[in-house]
Amino acid sequence: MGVIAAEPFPFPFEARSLALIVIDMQRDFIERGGFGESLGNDVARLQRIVPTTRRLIEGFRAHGLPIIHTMECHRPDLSDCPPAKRDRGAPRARIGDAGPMGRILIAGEPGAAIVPELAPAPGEIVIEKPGKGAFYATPLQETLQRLGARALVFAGVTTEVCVQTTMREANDRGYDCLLAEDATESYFAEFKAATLAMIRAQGAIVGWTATTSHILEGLLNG
Ligand code: TIU
Repeated sequence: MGVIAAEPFPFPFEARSLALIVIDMQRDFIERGGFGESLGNDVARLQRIVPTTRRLIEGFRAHGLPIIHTMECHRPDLSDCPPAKRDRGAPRARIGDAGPMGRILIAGEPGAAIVPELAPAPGEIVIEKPGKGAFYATPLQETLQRLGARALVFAGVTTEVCVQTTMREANDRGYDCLLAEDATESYFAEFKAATLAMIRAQGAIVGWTATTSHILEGLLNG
């Protein structure tokens, strides 16, 4: 049994049942001209976590532990994009519209790809998801069961939207969930801080948080 120094108390795990889930580190959220910027956000905030997320991924690779990458994206005919999602608000460009990185948030377009620094290695699992949570309308649950995963480390963007939604879904399904504090980011500093606090409040009601360094140290001793 390994342990990772975490908040609100140490995170116990068995190495053979630990997996990393990297949420939506796509160009559409992290680079200019994509979905994130179309919503009025400053994407530079998100670019800062790319090196830390890479360290975390490389640590899991070095230990031969499973890595799952998710991508928020839709079919070209938008049949899996509810009109309520596409029509909401007044973005500069909507899901499916043409942009500088191709059609916004559409599977197979350049903007929907994971940023090159974090590109999935051969054999790593990639899950395309139409929602904010990674369990809705995806094979994630069966994938985790097949891997024998019981404890999940989370990274990615954005902290309070797709990462938190997926952690809550995983927590309700019985997984122990740990969020890498410095490998997740929000367009809103205060939302990230609030999310970290609410996840670990009430005795880890949703899960734990820890730094990437502590997670990697824990893996060495696991
Ligand atoms: N807008 C925002 O903060 N996030 C999303 O739309 N998707 C994800 O978080 N991946």
